[in-house]
Amino acid sequence: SEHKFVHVVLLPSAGVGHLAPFLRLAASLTTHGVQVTVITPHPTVSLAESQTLSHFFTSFPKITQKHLNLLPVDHKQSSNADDPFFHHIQVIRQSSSLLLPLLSSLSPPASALVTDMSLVAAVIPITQVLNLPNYVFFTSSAKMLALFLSYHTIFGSKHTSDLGRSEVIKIPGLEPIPKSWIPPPLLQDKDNLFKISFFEDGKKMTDSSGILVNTSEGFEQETLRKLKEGEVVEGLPTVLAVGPLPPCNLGRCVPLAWLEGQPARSVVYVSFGSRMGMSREQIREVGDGLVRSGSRFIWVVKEKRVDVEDDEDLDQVLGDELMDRVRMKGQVLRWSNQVDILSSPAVGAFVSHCGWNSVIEAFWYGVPILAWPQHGDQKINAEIVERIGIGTWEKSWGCGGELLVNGAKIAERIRYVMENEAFKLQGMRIRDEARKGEGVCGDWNRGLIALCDMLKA
Ligand code: BUP
Repeated sequence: SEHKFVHVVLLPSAGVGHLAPFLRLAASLTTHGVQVTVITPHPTVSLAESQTLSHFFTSFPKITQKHLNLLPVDHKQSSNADDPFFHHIQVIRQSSSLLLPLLSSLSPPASALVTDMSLVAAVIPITQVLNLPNYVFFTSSAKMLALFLSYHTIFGSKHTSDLGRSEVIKIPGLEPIPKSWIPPPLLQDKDNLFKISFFEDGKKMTDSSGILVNTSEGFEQETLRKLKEGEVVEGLPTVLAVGPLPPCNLGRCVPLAWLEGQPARSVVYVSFGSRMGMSREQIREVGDGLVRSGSRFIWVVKEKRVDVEDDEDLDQVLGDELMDRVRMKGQVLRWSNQVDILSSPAVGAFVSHCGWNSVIEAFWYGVPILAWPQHGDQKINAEIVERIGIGTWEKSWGCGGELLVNGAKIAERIRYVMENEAFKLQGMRIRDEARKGEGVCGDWNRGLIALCDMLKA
């Protein structure tokens, strides 16, 4: 069976945070002799996604791209109108019937489909019609996966009020989690796609052929063990930790000769991800904090959810006075090549929202993190960062509005992380641990090998 031909089809959903790990999985699978097709929902929400896609398929000419041309669904009619990414996931779900002709027309025929966690309930029935093995790739942490899988058992009904005044959420088999770390949409009575997906897709996971997660035993041993031993949810298919997937460069080169000229570990990199904007007041405090910290820095500034809407001049966003101070010490960008930056020896710390891809990338390059989680899975991920000892999370910091964090506090925490020897040492240890799976044939990550064995069986 070693040489059996396998053709795996990947189907990501909306947002770079979901797309990037799928493309990395695609790249890793090809190095294992697997033929890969990526079905890309078309159009995409952000420019970041479309540019990443065109760069990727140019760099990996052996990987085939197929468009899933989405059905027109009126944005304003959508119950997710306030979040273009959720709206888009909804449209992909509603367009899933188009997958049937697409998948059956593939030549050579598909051996398996790997889909995003937000598409499970829509896609599994189609793979069942086609008798096609279906895997789910969970693009966040194993801890978050545990919440996703057990959400429907914890909440029982679609009404969350039953949780009463309890201050913690108990995922079976795991330590209780403070309620404030749970993504707020999951605690609301009002239906929203995030919650519906946790409910429907999370429940449907048991019908998949296997669950892949971009983490490793080294990062989340205990949670993975509980998942695999069926303590979180009974009757799960195989759970495979296929991470950390090497963060192959996703392109959109942003030239940064400036960075190469800086002393080792002297630069702070700051980014809050591709999904959410930050209020202008908070952005200005971050700028003030960076200048006060005394470090050099590269800072990705984002005010709107979707990059194409972020069209205002940065001088306008920061104000001339702050912009002048900022320019003396740092670089302000609208988008970075994050992997290039984190891989530079000049970078000494990462102020991060703790989107899981950012966390995995920081682990891969051993960069200490000042965690400032804002939404979604980010607090659960931030706790993993803190526990693993590569950074710190200031839990009192909120996400804008009345919980504005001032520049002086930000500067103090940046200095703390930049000067922390323990984070630096642990960073190097984690970097080595992360790369154990890399390298010469046969010495690859065990989860990925197990996946290839399953596919070839
Ligand atoms: Br912003 C930004 N450059 O300027 P996360 C992001 N990225 O390369 P998110 C850049 O996008 P969700 C930039 O390296 C990472 O691979 C970054 O994913 C890259 O957070 C990806 O970190 C962002 O998971 O998505 O975007 O908030 O929360 O949905 O995972």
